[in-house]
Amino acid sequence: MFSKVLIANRGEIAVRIIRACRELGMETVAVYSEADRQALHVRYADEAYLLGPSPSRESYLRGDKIITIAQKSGAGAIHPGYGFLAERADFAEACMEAGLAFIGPKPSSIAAMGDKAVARATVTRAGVPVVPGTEGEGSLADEDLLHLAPHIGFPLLIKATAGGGGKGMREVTNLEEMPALLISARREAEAAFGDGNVYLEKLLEGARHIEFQILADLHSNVIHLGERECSLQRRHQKLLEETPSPFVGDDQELRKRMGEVAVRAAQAVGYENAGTIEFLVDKDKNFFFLEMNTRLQVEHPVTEMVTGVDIVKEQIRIARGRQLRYSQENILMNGWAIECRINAEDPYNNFLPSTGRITHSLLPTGPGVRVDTGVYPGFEISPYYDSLISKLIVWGETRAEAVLRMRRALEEYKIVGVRTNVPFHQSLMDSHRFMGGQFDTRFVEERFSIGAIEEGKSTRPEIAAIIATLVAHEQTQRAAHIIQRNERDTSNWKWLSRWERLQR
Ligand code: MV4
Repeated sequence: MFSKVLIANRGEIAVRIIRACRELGMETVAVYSEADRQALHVRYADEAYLLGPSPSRESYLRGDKIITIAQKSGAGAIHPGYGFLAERADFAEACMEAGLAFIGPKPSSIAAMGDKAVARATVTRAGVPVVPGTEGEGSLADEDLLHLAPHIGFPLLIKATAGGGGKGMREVTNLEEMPALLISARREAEAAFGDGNVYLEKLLEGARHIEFQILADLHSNVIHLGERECSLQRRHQKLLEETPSPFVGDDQELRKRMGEVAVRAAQAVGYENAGTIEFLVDKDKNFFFLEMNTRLQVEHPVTEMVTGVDIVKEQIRIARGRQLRYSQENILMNGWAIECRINAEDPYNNFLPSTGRITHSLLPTGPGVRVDTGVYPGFEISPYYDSLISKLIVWGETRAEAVLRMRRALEEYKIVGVRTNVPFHQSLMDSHRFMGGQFDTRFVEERFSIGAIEEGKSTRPEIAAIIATLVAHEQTQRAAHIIQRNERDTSNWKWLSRWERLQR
C-alpha cells in the first residue's frame, strides 16, 4: 500500500493535494516545469523533480516522464488533480501497468464518460434522464443528423462526442443553416480533440447548470455530497460556484431525487473515487444528465465547507482500498458556501490574461474564509497555463451571510503586479439578480456588465436597500449594520502606497 504520492499538477490544486497528503502522514513528490521553478507546490512538497520546458506538452502532459519520476522517487500513487492528465484513460492505464495507484476512477469509467454519446447511452440504460437528442453510441453521418434534427426540434445544439466545456458546440435554429454548422463544429472538434464526431441535443433555454459531487469506494458504496450551482460562467469558464444551489434551495425532495439519479449515473459505469454529475435543470425543475466529470473539480471546496468532508483525503483513502467513512444519511449540508475564482485577467479589457510578477499581496482571512492559492508575493505569473491564481471561498450560516462575507473578503484581498478579476466579483456581489439568486447560464454574458456597476457609485444606496431586504427576508438582524457600509477606496494603488509608508 502506498504512503508516498506524486502530484501530477501545479498551482493551487497541487498545493491543495499536498496538504491532504501531509494531514494523512503521506510523503509528497512534486513535478514542475521550467516556468514553475519557484512555484508554491515545489516549495511545499517533500521532493520536487523538473519535468522539462514550460509548455504543458513538454512538461505536465508528459505522462511517460511523470511515471518514470514516480518510480524513481518511490511514490506508490499519482494524483492527477484537474486538467492536464486527469481525464486521460490511457494515462490512468499506464499508471496501473507501472504498478502505481491512480488516485481517480478506473480507465474504463474515464473512457465511458469521456465519450459524451457513449455516456448518454450508458446512463439512459440505467434510467437516468438525458436531454432529448440523438441516441446510441455509434458515429452518425451528416446525412443522418440532418434527417434526425427535425424530429428532435429546433433550436438544438451540435455537440462534440469527445467534447465537454463547450468546444465544438453550435446552436442551430433551423435546418437550412445546419449543414454549414455541422462542418464548422466537426472542424473545431477535430482540431481540439482529434475527433470530429458530433451528436445532437435539444437546446434547453434558460436552464441552470447544477452538478452533484459523488464519492464512490472500491466496495460498491456510492454517495453524493449534494449539489453545486455553476450557472455563473463566461465562455464556458466558471467564475463563481455555490452550494446549496439557490434554485434547489430548501426543496429537499428535488435534492434527494437529483442525488439519487446522480448516484445511479455513477454506478452505470462502475465508478470509483470522486466525480461529478452535471445536470441541466429547467424552470419547471425538470432535470437532465449533461455529462460526468471523472476528476476532482476546481469548485470542490464549497462542498467541503458545507458537508465537512475533506474530499481530497477521501480520494486518497478510497485509492488505498478503505471503505467510505460516510453513508448517505451521515451527509448533512450545513450553511452556505460560495467560491470566487480569482483569475489573473483584466475584467475591463475583455478578460485578457494578465502576466507578470506579483509584487505584493494580502489575503483575506478571518471567520468563514478560506483561500486556496498557488501564488505568493514575488511569484511570476507566466502565460503558459490557465489564469486561475487562487480561489476565495467563504462560508456563512445563510446565503445572505455568505454574500456579505464574500463582499468583505473581496475588499480585504489585495493583489499588486497583475490585473485580476476581483473587481468583476465585487460587481457581481452588487448585482440584484445575483443577490436574489435569479440567474441562469446566460446571465454573465448577456445580462451582466461590470461597467454599468463600476460607473454607478450612486447605486450604493440601492445596494444597501437590497442587502437590507435580503437580510430581512432571512429574518435575521445579524448583518443589518452593514447597510451603513463606508464609501471606501479599494484601489490597490492607494493601498500599496499606504503599505509602503508603513514599511519605512
Ligand atoms: C447545454 C445547454 C443547453 N441545452 N445543452 C455548456 C458546456 C457543456 N458542459 C454543456 N453546456 C451546455 N449544454 C443543452 N441541450 C447549455 C449549456 C451551457 C451553456 C451554454 C451556453 C452558454 C453558457 C452555458 C453555460 C453552462 C451550460
